[in-house]
Order: sequence, then structure tokens, then C-alpha cells
Amino acid sequence: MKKKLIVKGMSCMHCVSAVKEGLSGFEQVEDVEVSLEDERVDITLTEELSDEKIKDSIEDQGYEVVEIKEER
Ligand SMILES: [Cu+2]
Repeated sequence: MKKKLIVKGMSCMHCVSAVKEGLSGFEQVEDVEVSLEDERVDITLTEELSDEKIKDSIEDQGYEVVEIKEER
């Protein structure tokens, strides 16, 4: 399962690692890919992880989640 997010506020590699690190704390997260240019965060999951938790994790780092789309 993949979740594709649009995230505002990421501006450099530090932001990318902060987002990745926050998400890697969830055992369901298998992989995280971030594109700064496109303001995208693609998360590969082994099991369902709620949008709420994903959103909280990223927003705790100081970034804004504007969209979450699910792909199976
Ligand atoms: Cu940054």
C-alpha cells in the first residue's frame, strides 16, 4: 500500500531527513521518498497506518500536509 502526500514547507535536505526520520518511527513504514521540488512525500506501507498519524508526525516536524491519497 502506498500513500502519496502533498506537503508544504519543506525547503532543504534537513527537512527531508526530519520528515523521513519522523515517519520511520512507525513500524508500518517500509519506505519514504521525498521530492522537494514537487512538495511530495510518497510512503510505502506494509500495513495500514492512519492518515491522522501520518499527518501528526509530519506536522510535528513543522510542515503542512495538504493532501493524502491512497494507492493500493
Ligand atoms: Cu530544510
